[in-house]
Amino acid sequence: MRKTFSFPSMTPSIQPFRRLLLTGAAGGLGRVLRVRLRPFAEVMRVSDRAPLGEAAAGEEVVPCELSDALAVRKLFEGVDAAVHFGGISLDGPFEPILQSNIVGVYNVYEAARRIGVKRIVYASSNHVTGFHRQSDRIDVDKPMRPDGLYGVSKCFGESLSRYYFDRYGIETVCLRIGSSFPEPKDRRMLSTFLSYDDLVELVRCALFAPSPGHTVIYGVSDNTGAWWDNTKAAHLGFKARDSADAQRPRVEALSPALDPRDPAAIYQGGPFVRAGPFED
Ligand code: NAI
Ligand code: 15L
Repeated sequence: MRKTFSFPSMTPSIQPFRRLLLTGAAGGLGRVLRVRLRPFAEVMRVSDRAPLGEAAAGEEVVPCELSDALAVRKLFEGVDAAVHFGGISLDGPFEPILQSNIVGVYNVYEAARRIGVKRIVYASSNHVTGFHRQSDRIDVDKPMRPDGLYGVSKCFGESLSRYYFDRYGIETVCLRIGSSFPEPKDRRMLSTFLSYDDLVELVRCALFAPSPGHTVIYGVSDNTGAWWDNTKAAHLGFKARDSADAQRPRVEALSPALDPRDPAAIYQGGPFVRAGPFED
């Protein structure tokens, strides 16, 4: 990272990173970040195993399978910082989750260690704590209670990044993202919604916070009735500007209330808690 940049600033007068890596750039959130993080780097290196199209000005397109250690090491060459959003994003059979989210995140941290990358923003998930009740308000010191193999893989990523900070000094901000879509799609998302603008601001704060060490933060907009308390990550300076509240009438009209005995209505992970079992 260049020393001359003074943060935080929404519109940096110089680009603070020489080369910023974005994994998962072909995905739903990756396509948003690919465009919106562009002002923060001289070169944005965008990567995925899915097609990424042509490189735009100031971009490098580097296809990469995250489970391939050598390919990931090459992917990290010349990189200052990484925004790691690549991986399986839903619950399902173990083998793909193992390869993408467990082997993949290990390859990412090993490459960062070897190359000397000092800051990673890691897309974790609210499903790390999906078996806490919707009636509880929790913070990051509450125990992990993953609601599936996908959630377990994100617990692994959080623990691995903690280890790489304590042992090797690689700073990570783990984003326990709620539900980040163009708009909330069901009643649960009235609590868990993270707007794209708030997502971009959260990633910006995670990239530029002076000394985050290893920080875990929930990625959630300013929704009334949100379940997550981010007080312990206040040093990142993230302040959500959006809220799902105005969407409540539309969402309630289109999605009927669940039976209150339905586990999806009891636990924070919603339908994830009753998904599976999955077989490879
Ligand atoms: P997505 O499924 O649309 O995108 C994930 C991307 O990762 C895909 O383009 C896929 O091709 C790529 N990928 C998967 N396995 C790979 C591998 N082995 N090698 C290379 N690329 C691989 O997911 P989305 O919604 O964009 O989420 C991005 C990240 O944020 C994911 O890590 C997800 O777990 C996390 N997240 C997203 C939430 C949301 O509300 N959208 C909520 C919580 C977490
Ligand atoms: C996630 O972790 C998923 O990646 C995303 O697709 C949503 O399902 C989200 O959680 C959610 O909890 O709504």
